[in-house]
Amino acid sequence: MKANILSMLKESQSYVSGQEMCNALGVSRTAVWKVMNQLKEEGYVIEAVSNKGYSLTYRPNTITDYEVKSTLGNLDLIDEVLYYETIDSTNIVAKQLANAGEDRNLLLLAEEQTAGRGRRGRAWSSPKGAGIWMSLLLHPQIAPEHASMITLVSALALVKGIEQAAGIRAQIKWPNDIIVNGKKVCGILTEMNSELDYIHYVVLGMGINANTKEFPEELRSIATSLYMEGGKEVDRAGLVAEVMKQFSSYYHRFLQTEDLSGLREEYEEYLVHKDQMIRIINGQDSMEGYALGIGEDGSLTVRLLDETITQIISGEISVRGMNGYV
Ligand code: BTX
Repeated sequence: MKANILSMLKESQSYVSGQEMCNALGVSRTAVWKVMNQLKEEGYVIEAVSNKGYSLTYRPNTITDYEVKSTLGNLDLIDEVLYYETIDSTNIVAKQLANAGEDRNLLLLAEEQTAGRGRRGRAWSSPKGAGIWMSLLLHPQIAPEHASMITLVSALALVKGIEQAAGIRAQIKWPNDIIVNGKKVCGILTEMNSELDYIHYVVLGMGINANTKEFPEELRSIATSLYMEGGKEVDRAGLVAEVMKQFSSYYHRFLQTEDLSGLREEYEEYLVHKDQMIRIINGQDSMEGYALGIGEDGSLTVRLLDETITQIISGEISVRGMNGYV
């Protein structure tokens, strides 16, 4: 009900009468009044004028479930939005819910993660209040070997969402980083539970440094935020909603073919290393080549120095530009 009331307030150009809300939602005046008071306590500024009704004049920059739902509206892809003020990791909780039988698609959001995770057990810094730490629990009916492409689908949704909502042009460092000006603004961690030929679920974790003002010393040279790059605070719920809308549309296209044939061209426009020399690091070995683009299977196409063309499969290697991280 909170999300519905917020939606009505946001959509209205002027005042919404209490009676209008009661009728639309089938609840009592007292119920509406209680929600108004809760919202005010949470930092929303709502003007109440007798005979006119309520008007929303300020909303805090939060990513609560009702704030996100009221911004997102109805999106077929997501059945429910869950919010946690503090949590170990949205990926961990999404997996726990799925293992306990959750078969809906969920969006989990956290204000703070105490054990945010990157790939291969690395840590993801997820402090309170400034970032967007979220996971999508999905149940795609596709071949398990195609699931890693969901990371690339989400990378495209993230750069598009960031462009639309924050006006910042980000790029994709294949396969799972989003960068601005050579530094990481966002990371993606996709996990899967499957049998050989059947996916139980996929958890798509996305961490966006939205309004982060400062990073710990060890991350300063590689991390940045949308605030640092754009010079102004980003509306976090607006960004979540935009990324989800973009993801829903690209994901739908991906599911039709189970490959990236419909997305490749757009993806390559954002690929940071396209037409550049890169170093491909695989354990102790490293080789150099020229990044040509991506394959329909999500691999990176590289022309090596001896002119042979090779497909690099995501997850096995680390790609660097010739000078450091990017
Ligand atoms: P990754 O393994 O590619 O990147 C992890 C590395 O990135 C770290 O070792 C560190 O060097 C650097 N790093 C750590 N924190 C940050 C940060 N906030 N900004 C920039 N660089 C950082 C990337 O893994 C995948 C990250 C996914 C995070 C989301 S948040 C929601 C969900 N829940 C969860 O626990 N993880 C995902």
